[in-house]
Amino acid sequence: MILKISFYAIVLYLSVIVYCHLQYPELRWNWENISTDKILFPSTFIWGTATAAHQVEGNCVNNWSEFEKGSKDDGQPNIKDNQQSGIASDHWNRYPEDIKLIKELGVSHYRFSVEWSKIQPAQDTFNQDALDHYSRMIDMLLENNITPVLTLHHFTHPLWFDKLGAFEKEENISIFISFCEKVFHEYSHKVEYWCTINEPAVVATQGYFSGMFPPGKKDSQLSAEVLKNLLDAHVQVYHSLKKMENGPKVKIGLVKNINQFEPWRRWHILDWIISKAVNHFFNDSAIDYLRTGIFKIRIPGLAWIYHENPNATNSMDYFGLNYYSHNHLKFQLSLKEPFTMEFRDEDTMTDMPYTIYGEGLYRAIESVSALDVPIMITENGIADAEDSRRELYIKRYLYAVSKAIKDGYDVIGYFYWSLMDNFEWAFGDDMKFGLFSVDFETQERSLRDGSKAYIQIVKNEN
Ligand code: IFM
Repeated sequence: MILKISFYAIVLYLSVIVYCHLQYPELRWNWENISTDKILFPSTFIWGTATAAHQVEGNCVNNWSEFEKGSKDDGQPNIKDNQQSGIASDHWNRYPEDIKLIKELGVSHYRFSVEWSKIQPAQDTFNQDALDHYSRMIDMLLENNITPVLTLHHFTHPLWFDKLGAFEKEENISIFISFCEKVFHEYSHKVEYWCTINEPAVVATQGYFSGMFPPGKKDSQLSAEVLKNLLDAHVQVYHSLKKMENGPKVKIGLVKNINQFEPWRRWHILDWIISKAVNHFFNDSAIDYLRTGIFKIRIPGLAWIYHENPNATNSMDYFGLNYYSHNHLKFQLSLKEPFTMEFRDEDTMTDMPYTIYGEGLYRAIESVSALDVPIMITENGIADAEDSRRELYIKRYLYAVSKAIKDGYDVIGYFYWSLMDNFEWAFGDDMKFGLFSVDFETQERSLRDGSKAYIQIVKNEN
């Protein structure tokens, strides 16, 4: 009897593993046989580069600047080596110079965010100087034939909003909507592309699951609720802006980071379960919500949530896709940390805990194409202080985009992250994502050699 049961158990185990293995392959191209030297794009393709206010502007007083001063339960600083954003890349004062850099790249679009805490320093106060500042910046972009792409929420919000519970509370969504309406009222006659919220799953998981982002909590159920509220906020902002003057003629999208989670050991059922659960939370819950209007996360013992919003299915003029890499997860017997992140020896690492995996961008495009709206790559780039892998990264990821277009996917644009070095959140200033390096002592900007590959592709001179 025991033998029989063991036999059936082994057959079942093997069948599940074989099924998963075949059903969810980890796409790998043979790059030796792929030429990335001449990558072509349609003439209408949108080329751009991106930044976010807190990371480049400096002098922000918000949930992040507060978090930067603190430390974790184990005494480790929240930010590597206790770094603080300070004046960052001083983009607030130097934007005229930076617009010249954007022109030098040959791109036609610039994605940036407005800093909510500067525009609305108190719940009942809008700061006209801050509004005028962004207005001047937008005007200067337009004078230089650069189309502004404005993000309304990129990780930061005012401290007063944080004190009210931020996106932990559904009732706070209306406060965010009022801010968005104000900004839209100011600029919608001159800004054609809008991003509502940047990477809601990152805000929810890093802020409430890993504790690496503010508010540094570790509560998986709350993390799921915050994700639901952020996605609902996107849907509500979309529909309220669409009703305003200029609403029908502008393009509004959500920006979502896709990061595939793969089993470290493809023969190990627990690695599959862990990676499926993390994918379900991080990627699929949001995509399914936008596709079906149903948001559900069902991970027993960790997070359980079900929510319906029929307006979600019609809440985007385009999908903003951020893509960097994939991660391999290895199960371990620990309630506190049920998995570790692993990297294959043969993979080329970036300075971040990411590998160079161009195939992943193709896979991400494939998976979000289910939403049936145009796809804009709103972020993609490499942290590479030595500048030894940037060219390779750019060529491989852009090859993946060009192949996706050739294969019929509706990808309309690509924004390199980032225009210049900036404050990389919990990693501080150490991560060098910039096409232009920034010397944080002198604020001098210089084009990196590896970035020239991007310029050549943009200008079709590759
Ligand atoms: O710097 C971040 C950005 O703010 C959001 N997307 C990922 C980037 C690199 O980590």
